[in-house]
Amino acid sequence: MWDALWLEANLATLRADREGCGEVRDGAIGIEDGRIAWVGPRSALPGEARSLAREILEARGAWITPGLIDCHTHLVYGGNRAREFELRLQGASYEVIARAGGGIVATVHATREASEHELTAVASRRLAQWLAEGVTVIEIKSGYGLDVTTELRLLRVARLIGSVAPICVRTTFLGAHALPPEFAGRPDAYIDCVCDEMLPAVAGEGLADAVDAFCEGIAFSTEQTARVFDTACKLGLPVKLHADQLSDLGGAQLAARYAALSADHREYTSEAGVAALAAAGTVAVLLPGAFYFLREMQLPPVDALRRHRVPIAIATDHNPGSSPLSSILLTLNLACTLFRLTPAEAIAGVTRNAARALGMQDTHGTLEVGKAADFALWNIDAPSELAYAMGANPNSGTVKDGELRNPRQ
Ligand code: DI6
Ligand code: FE
Repeated sequence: MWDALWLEANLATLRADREGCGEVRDGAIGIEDGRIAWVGPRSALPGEARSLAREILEARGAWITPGLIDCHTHLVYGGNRAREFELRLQGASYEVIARAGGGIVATVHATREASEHELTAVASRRLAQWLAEGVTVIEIKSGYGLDVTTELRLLRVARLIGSVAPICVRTTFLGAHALPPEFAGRPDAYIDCVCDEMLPAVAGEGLADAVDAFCEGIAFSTEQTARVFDTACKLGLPVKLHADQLSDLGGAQLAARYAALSADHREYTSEAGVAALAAAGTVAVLLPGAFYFLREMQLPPVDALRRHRVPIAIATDHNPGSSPLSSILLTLNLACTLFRLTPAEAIAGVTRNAARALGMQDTHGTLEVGKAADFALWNIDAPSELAYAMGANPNSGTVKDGELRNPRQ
């Protein structure tokens, strides 16, 4: 006997072996021990509903998707950069502001001054929007501390949020995000600190699920990034990479060499870089919020990614400087409008492929037997409406590990 059985639902299963969103009309989902025990058309249920489950729940015609997954955020930080936004509107570029000591470093100052309690309070407040939009897994990176104490604090806050809010938090250590002011002119010495002090401390406390780096002209070189990745590999942590956002330094090839879970941004990735990602099974995470907010012109190579069958994920990249975007649903629209993804590709990008970008493809991201009973209910007539609407939130409930989290109606 299952714990619960959802009926009167239309399912977007997102199964990889189905077309589009893997739709099933008039479907049913059986839940046992927080996992999906049965999923399919109601007509194929192996018996009369009441004989199958202790509790019957009616979705009343709602669409059900897997719980949404935001696989790239920098949710925990102090302050904001509204003033920098004004400067950029007056013509200053993101790179010029960063080189002048603004940018990421400005947020580092504000973050170092914030206590663990303050950081937890602001991040929890931000998180409410992800919860309201059916997100059940969120990745949170460090990277605004850039010293041992503050990087550990950011990861602890991220873990704490995951332990109290009804959402699964995956943490990523991004010590190699920017050069902190005390290491000005000494990037290699800072990378020594990341490898010799920060990473062992982070791994020792079990605070990170993955390691990321920012490989870019305004951040770290491929050699410096490789040193961070070598250390991560020795500590048994998988890697992810921010690269090819503003220039092509061969970041995709580097990510592929380390069998990275994901390579994120990708605007300047070459065809050879795309082929390397395909061979390594690395997910390309596209971040349309940063593209939009920085008014970039270089589009990511979506056709090449399709041709080479690289799984495409999309994410908010929520951060105070390049993507102050808190809506995964608006991200779907931006990915379609700006990058020409189809709505089905965009939805796969925040479910099946986002799970893969976090190494969670065996347990999350699709509606399939054995996976976590994480799903979102939507008051819509077709899945494409999730990507079509701008600023609407048709979520009518979210189920996390089998439990209804926030019935909205
Ligand atoms: N890439 C980005 O777009 C953000 N970090 C990164 O590595 C920018 C973060 C910021 O400007 O604060
Ligand atoms: Fe980012």
